[in-house]
Amino acid sequence: VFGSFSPIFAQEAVKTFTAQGNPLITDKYTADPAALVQGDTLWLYVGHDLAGGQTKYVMKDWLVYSTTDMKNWTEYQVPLKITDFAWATSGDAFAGHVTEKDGKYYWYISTNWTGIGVAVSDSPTGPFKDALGKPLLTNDDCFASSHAWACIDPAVHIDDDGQAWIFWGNRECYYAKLKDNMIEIDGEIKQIKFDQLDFTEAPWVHQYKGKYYLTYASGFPEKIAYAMGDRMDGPYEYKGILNEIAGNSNTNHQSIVAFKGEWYFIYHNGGIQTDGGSYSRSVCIDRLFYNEDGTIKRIQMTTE
Ligand code: FUB
Repeated sequence: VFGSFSPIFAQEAVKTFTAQGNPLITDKYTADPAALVQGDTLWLYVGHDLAGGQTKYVMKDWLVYSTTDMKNWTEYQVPLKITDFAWATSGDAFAGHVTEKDGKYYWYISTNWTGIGVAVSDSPTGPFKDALGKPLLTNDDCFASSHAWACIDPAVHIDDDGQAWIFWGNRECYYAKLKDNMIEIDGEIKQIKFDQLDFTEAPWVHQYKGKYYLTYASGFPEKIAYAMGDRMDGPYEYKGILNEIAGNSNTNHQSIVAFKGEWYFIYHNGGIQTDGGSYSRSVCIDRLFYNEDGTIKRIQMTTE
C-alpha cells in the first residue's frame, strides 16, 4: 500500500486518510502545526493533545503527517516523544518546528518547563534523537526572563544566504543565529520589541517577494498578528491581524507555507467534536492570500 514511499524511511506509515475539511485530523487531538515543504511533499509536524476534558496541557509526543496534494494524507509511526529528552523529565511536548539542512532533519521543540531542545534524524519521518543531551536554550538564555515560560515555541528559518535563524518566546520574542551544525547558538541572543499588539507566543517567519513576515499569536484568546521587514532580524513593522479567535481554543498557533503555488495558513482550533477545547485542539488548514502591496488578507477560517 505504501510502496511509493522510499524504504530509507525508518518510521513507517501507519495510516492514510482523505481530508474531509476542517479540522484535518479527526481521530486524534493535534496542535501547534509546523509545516515543511520539500519538492512535491508537505510534511506536517504537530503536537498531540490528550483526549477531551483536560484542564491543562497533557502532551507526551509529537506526530508527523505528509501529503502531496493537500487531500490525501499519510500518518507515520510516532517520530518523537517527550521522554526522548532525558533532561525534560516532567515536561510536555509543546510546540516545535522541523527544518532540513544538508539531508538532515532538525526538530526544535519546547518542553514547557526547562527549555528548548533539538532532535535530529536522517529522515523527515524520524525516528528523531536528542542531538545534545541537554537543552539548546533555557530560560537563562532569555535574559532570565520575567516569567518561566519564555523559553517555548521555537521556529527556524533558513535565509537565502544559508544562515539559519531561530525565533522563540512567550510574552517576549527572542531570536538568534544558529551555527552551521544547526545545534548551537551562534552569537548574541536578541529580543524583538513589538510596538503594537503584544507578542504572546508562536513566532513564525516566512518570506514572500523579498519581504520577511513575522507572524505571532497575540492576547488570550489568541489572534494571529503579523509584522513585515526587509531583513530576517528586522526591524519589523506591525501590519495587522490575520485571523480572529479560532473556535473555542485559547490558542491557535500558526504555520505559513507555500505549496505547489498556493499559500496556506495552518493552525489549530478547539473545533473537533464536543469535547474539544483549549487543551484538546485540532489542526486546520485554510488558504492565505496577499494583497498587491504584499500585505496579507484576513484569513477566512472555514470548515472546508
Ligand atoms: O501546545 C502548548 C502551547 O500552547 C504551545 O507551545 C503554544 O504555542 C500554545 O499553542
